[in-house]
Amino acid sequence: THKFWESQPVGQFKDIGDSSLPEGPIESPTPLSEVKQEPYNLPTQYEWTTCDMESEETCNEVYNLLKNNYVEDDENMFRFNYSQEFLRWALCPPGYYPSWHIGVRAKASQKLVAFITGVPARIRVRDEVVKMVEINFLCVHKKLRSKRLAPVMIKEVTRRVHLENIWQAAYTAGVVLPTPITTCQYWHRSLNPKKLIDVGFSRLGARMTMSRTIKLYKLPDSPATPGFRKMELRDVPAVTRLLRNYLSQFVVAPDFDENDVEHWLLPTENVVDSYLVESPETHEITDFCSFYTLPSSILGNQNYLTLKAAYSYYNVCVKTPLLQLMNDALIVAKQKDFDVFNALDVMHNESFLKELKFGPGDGQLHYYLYNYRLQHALRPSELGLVLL
Ligand code: NHW
Ligand code: EN5
Repeated sequence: THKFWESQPVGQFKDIGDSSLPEGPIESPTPLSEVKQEPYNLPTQYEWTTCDMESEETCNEVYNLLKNNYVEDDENMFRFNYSQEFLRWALCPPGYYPSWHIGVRAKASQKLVAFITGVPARIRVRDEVVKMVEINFLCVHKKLRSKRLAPVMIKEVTRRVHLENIWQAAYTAGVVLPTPITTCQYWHRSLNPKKLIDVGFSRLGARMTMSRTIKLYKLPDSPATPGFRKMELRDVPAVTRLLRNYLSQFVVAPDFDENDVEHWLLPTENVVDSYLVESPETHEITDFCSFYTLPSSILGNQNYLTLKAAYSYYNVCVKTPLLQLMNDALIVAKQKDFDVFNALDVMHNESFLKELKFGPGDGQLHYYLYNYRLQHALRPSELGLVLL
């Protein structure tokens, strides 16, 4: 049933529960001289291209491929619409490899028809920090689906990652593959309930009117926590300490240093927002929250083209209750005109979802590791990793 995935070094369904298999890498690294030097073969009409995301023109081609062909919900009502600034941020972190931004073009027209990317990351699994690649933005044009192009693209990115002496990967997907390290639930907090209902993202609850629904989701005009402010460059050392300490409790989490925090968490307009609490007395940084901006196209609605969604990213609290911190995050997201605030049930998120009026979505997100076996699947609350 999974001809391709059964051939790969990933946990297999048949091995679930087999306690004779050890935790850790499935295959050992091979000498770099034994890594295939030439790209994998594509069907003859197509050719590989490396997509320079710093080039405005190439970035725009990638943007359009994804805008028209990337992930949709199960009823094809919404499609992710990652912005160009977001793609540049997601794909050009410290130490990134341009050769891991892989496109496929039709030879005749030079049209970009498929894409897959990797970015380097240090990911800790229990007490071991492993150099990995995070794979994302796998996309095949709608007209070229089910031709087994995806396995060739996955093999090609794997080859290019191996050439850099990296042998493990982390990725997420909405589909079940062999085999998830955990399965997370999406939760949604309405900020603009009227629009969400009008576009079919949510429904009017039983015995609810529109005006009662609007009242239910109303939020204060400004955050409640004294010392709550936007993160700045000078906060990078303190935020790094706070975040490293917090993430150390999860079984799988990124190993962020100051450069990573500057890239992934310093606010970037329309891409990532980060707030922190600076104690008015001691000026210590005690709490932190962040979310990224990922709009979705609304497919076939007369009145609205896009849904503006914020996605919970990394949140840490030492002093402020998480419930209060996240309520402040909802308030600033509402002020910034987001329609909905989304979160997964990872880390300690379960503790605020219901109380802050998030409801479970119809989508799940499965997390995977490549060439790294875990003895048992994790609970979502044991996971400290958010991929974009
Ligand atoms: S998940 C988002 C993936 N993208 C989309 O859903 C966009 C819309 N869909 C498409 O573009 C985030 C196509 O349907 C895609 C499949 C391209 C998804 N992951 O070409 P065929 C990511 O980007 C398997 C992995 O005929 P297609 C993470 C499928 O199970 N595998 O299908 C990406 C089957 O294999 P099987 C997936 O529909 C992680 C084979 O592909 C998959 O035309 C990548 C069929 O291929 C998915 N999302 O194209 C893995 N969807 O064994 C990274 C389907 O079952 C691994 N398949 O026969 C690590 C690599 C690096 C290692 C480094 C050491
Ligand atoms: C990883 N980088 O299914 C990318 N989204 O619930 C790949 N549903 O938005 C991962 N179907 O439940 C892809 N509204 C996996 C996600 C793919 C996209 C997806 C789901 C997540 C989603 C919405 C809209 C459903 C439209 C019909 C949904 C209900 C909201 C409601 C608000 C009020 C309180 C109850 C819930």
